[in-house]
Amino acid sequence: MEISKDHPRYRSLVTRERMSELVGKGVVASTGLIAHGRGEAFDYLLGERTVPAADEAARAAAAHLLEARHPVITVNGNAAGLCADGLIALAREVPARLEVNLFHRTPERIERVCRYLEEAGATDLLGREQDAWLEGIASDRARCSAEGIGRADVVLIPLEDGDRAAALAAAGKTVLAIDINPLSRTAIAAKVAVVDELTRAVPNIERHVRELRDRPDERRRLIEEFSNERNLERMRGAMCETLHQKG
Ligand code: PTJ
Repeated sequence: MEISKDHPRYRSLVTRERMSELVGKGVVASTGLIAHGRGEAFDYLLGERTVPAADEAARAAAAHLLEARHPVITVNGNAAGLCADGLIALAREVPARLEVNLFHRTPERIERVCRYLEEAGATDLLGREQDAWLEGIASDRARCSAEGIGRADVVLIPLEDGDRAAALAAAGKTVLAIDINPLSRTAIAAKVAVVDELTRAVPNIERHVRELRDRPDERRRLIEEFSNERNLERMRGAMCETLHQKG
């Protein structure tokens, strides 16, 4: 479909088209479009911008990534479709391993998402071999890579489902989430939830990683002082404010 650059929602329309094409290619799950629509709706409530509390969460997440011994960034179909380049750049900057880990899991889709990321420049990807299990999940979704999520101490999970976020936390991992829904079980289960749109949050975290690389004292202070509960409350407040302003 031809989309005019003058359209006020040009970026959103182009993204929708791309996500829809990626459903056709088996990268994005068909229900991924529903998840994307929900994400767009929450982004309206943020005024489609990064608010200060979200930026503070992004900085705390960056501090955790730099302090980690084995940091892993998980990638699903939506995250790959929306932000492959950004996630690859962030993984290089930390450095962290990238692991493809899907909700709607089939060997074909795992391969397609892996290939999509490799075409975007990812190397050393994990996820094709899923030789470990997360406790507390009864389905196939418990599977993960022993070398990746299995041994990770810190896991960044963009757009994850609540059960797996809770299982990762129960396994003793520090869970950093990117989820624009501050009410989601994932955001609540996380140690740090960055309540922001994925394509803004990822480069933002990368910038904080660069800034904090040589500041270990500041990193530890950020980690100590961050309260996910308080930050989520501020994020809900920011959304309410937008609703009042527009009302
Ligand atoms: O590729 P798969 O098979 O692993 O499936 C991926 C999806 C996203 C379909 C799957 O993990 C899923 O169903 O997720 P949920 O439970 O719908 O959760 C996705 C969360 O991400 C929701 O809370 C959305 O509000 C949020 N979200 C959606 N789009 C964005 C977002 N958060 C930040 N940025 C977005 N662009």
